Amino acid sequence: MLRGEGCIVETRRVTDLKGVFADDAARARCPADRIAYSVQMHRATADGTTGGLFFGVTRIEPGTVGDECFMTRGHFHANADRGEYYWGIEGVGLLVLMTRDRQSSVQRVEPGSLHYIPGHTAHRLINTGEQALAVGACWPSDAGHDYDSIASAGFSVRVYRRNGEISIERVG
Ligand code: S6P
Ligand code: ZN
Repeated sequence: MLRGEGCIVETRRVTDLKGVFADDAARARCPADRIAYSVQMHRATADGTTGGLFFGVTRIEPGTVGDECFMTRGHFHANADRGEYYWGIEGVGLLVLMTRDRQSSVQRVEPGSLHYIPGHTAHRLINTGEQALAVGACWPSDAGHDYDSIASAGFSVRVYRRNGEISIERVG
């Protein structure tokens, strides 16, 4: 939980995440108030300002849509060469990284784990555990978000929980 002047919270409900999960019919059946994740952040300067930093904590709830684990939408940065740091605070999960040519890699996220996300690399967090996954982030204030590139083709990896087992599946 972040405290301090200027901290804001953005909440994403499962019903907001149209097209994100493989089974969109299962997503649409989720209760309208079911929260998938929230992002607390501090933006010390105006969005788009070169030279500043933004700071946030993403909290992804435990759960699945169909069998697919709750996750963030994921994005490239609009200013595509901007990088970012993530670090694990609480819970366990995965960070999926993907280049423009859809080469993906997966890193385990746990308390204390540190993850550098290079520029030109899409990033998505996935909660594979049974408690909330909280992950800190720091990124340039002119990074922006490019969600459209992900909306059209998705990530090349999906993560499922079936009978308590986590399954990481390549989807091309
Ligand atoms: C911003 C940073 C995070 C994400 C947050 C939610 O560059 O990577 O704060 O915005 O984890 O993910 P998404 O993909 O819904 O923005
Ligand atoms: Zn980012």
